[in-house]
Amino acid sequence: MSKERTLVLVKPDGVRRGLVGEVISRIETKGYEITAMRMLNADRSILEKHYEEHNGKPFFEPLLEFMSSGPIVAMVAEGERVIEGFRTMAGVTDPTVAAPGSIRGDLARDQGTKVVQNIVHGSDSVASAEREIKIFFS
Ligand code: IDP
Ligand code: MG
Repeated sequence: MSKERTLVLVKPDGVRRGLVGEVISRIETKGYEITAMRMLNADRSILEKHYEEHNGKPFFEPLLEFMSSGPIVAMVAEGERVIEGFRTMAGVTDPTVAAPGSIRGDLARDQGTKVVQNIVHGSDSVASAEREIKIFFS
């Protein structure tokens, strides 16, 4: 069975720009099922856990600052190969080169900030997805 769950976050730039509905719509139109959702102001401790793999990198502090700069929307999406599927829908990390048609390619661009603002987060593996879902939905 290849049915999976992934954690999707609409980051503060996406919420500020009113793109929550657009992201939800793309996930649902693709055919994945959203099985949990909440809006929150993420504090430092939750973000440190979520982004622990990036601790120590030059963009870590700007990333935490950006991610706590406004509300975010966390959701769980389910479906066969949804982890890979949502990463494809999101596009690559850098919105300047993310493919047109992807969320980052269509909706984001370089804002000249220390951290890349790119609308969404999506888990990158089964292990990350299970770990990250526990952080936001425990
Ligand atoms: P991903 O979100 O595409 O999985 P990651 O490498 O996990 O990318 O990085 C997490 C987030 O940190 C990115 O989405 C982006 O917001 C930011 N980021 C990643 N790499 C850089 C960088 O080299 N400079 C600035 N910000 C970065
Ligand atoms: Mg990542």
